[in-house]
Amino acid sequence: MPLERLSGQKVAELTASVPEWTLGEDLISREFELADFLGSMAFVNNVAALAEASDHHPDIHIYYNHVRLDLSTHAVGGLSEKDFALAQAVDGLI
Ligand code: H2B
Repeated sequence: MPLERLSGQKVAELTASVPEWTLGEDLISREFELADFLGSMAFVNNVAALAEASDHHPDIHIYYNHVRLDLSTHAVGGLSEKDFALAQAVDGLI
């Protein structure tokens, strides 16, 4: 199935399925608290492996022991199924 930008209603449904994530302007975000900076780095390396496996890459913000991931699909200029699939996969790391 080709990648498509999701409708507002579909975005609302899928956002409800990843309750730790916050819906923003054409993106979903989640902030994680790790033990320390090295914990953040280990976590983002695991996220990187998931991102490479799915060819879908979050924006990653690292602030010492906090990591914020922003997910959107550049190719469609908004949110696609891939963002929610990756959000669920990332949730599985925690
Ligand atoms: N990641 C995200 N977040 N959005 C994209 O549109 C995207 C991506 N496209 N990772 C992929 C890679 C594309 O650039 C490559 C060529 O498949």
